[in-house]
Amino acid sequence: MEHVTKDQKKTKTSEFPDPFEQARIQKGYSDIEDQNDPVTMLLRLKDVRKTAHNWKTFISGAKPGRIVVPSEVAIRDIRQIPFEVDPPEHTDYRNLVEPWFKRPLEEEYQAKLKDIIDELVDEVVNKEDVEVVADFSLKLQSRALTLLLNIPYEESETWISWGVHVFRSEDTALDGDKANILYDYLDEQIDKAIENPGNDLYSMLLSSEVNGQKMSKEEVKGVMILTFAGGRDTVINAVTNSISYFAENPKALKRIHEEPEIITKAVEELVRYFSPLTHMGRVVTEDTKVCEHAIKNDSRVSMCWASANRDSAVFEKPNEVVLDRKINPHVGFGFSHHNCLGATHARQILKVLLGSLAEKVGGIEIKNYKENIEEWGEFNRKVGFDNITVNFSGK
Ligand code: EMZ
Repeated sequence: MEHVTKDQKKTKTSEFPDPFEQARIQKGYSDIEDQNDPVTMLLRLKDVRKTAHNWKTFISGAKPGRIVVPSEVAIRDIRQIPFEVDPPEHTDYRNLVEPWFKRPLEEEYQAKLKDIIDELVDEVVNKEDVEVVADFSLKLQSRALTLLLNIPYEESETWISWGVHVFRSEDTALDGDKANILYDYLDEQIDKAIENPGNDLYSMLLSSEVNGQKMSKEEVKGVMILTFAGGRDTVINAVTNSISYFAENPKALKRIHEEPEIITKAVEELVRYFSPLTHMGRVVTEDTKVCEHAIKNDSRVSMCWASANRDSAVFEKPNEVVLDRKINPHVGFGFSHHNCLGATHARQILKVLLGSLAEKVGGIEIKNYKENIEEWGEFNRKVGFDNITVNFSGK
């Protein structure tokens, strides 16, 4: 019988292997099945960038839900904005929401975010057996989201009660009933903001015009669904995975404490390494070719950020976390005009989190965990954890 001791274990808990390497080098793409609407995954950084850039041949404004993999066509018909819109309309929407989503750069916002994160870290330090996903990352993501929406902190209790996924439950990739909870909630909040406008994101959108037209309720809902869904499991995975990394690399946390000036680089590197969103799709508008591979009009491709971020043609030591990596043109937040709208908020969350952990936490011990493995055709990709229980010790 094979006996595996802890030291002999092949991969560490915080290690995220790259399942795409061979296919990326040999072919550059892989065809996968998805609800009878197949997808060609593009695996090389160069192709991923070119595809993201070429919005005329690779569109986002297809049937709502079709550019997401797995497709959400079966569970929603509302267009997410600006995510599922192409230029030139995309530019108008993006210009409208961009300043709001840049608010995390303001000092006051950052101070509030630091209070939220410090409080949560204080809560878990020296507490026995903390399940990080539910008791730390989900709370952090939900509480921080109240700042992005500029609404009262207490509202986060409702979102925490929904659990990690908005469109998914533990066993189903797509869960229509669960999505309806979010849609009904948003209808209610939009109606409330119409009756009682305030300084929140709903009210800002409702009072805005795009191209001389007042934003409709449907459009506002489209922006809000994106705000809720797009930054949920991605942020939760980034936070959880970072904690697993610092548990197994205590020197890294010590280094961040001693050299806080590397935090910005460390955040980019963790996003590159973990790539919280595996890929994002586009729909093709003409017969074309990628990697010498014919792609038919009206079929789907995806830009695999996770694979591109390990491309050895671009990154030295791609499978290592190099905390102060100097040149890091990763695509963890996507690329080109559709790059992640929530990236400023997400980066700020990770920066504050790293600072707070470095200041308050002496060590993290992993007790047990269950990995979250996604299956994409020939690939199995670890994207995070369904749960991971740790003990945080104080300083
Ligand atoms: C969509 C997507 C956006 C999608 C940047 O990603 O995130 C997914 O989690 C959602 O399911 O609807 O918002």
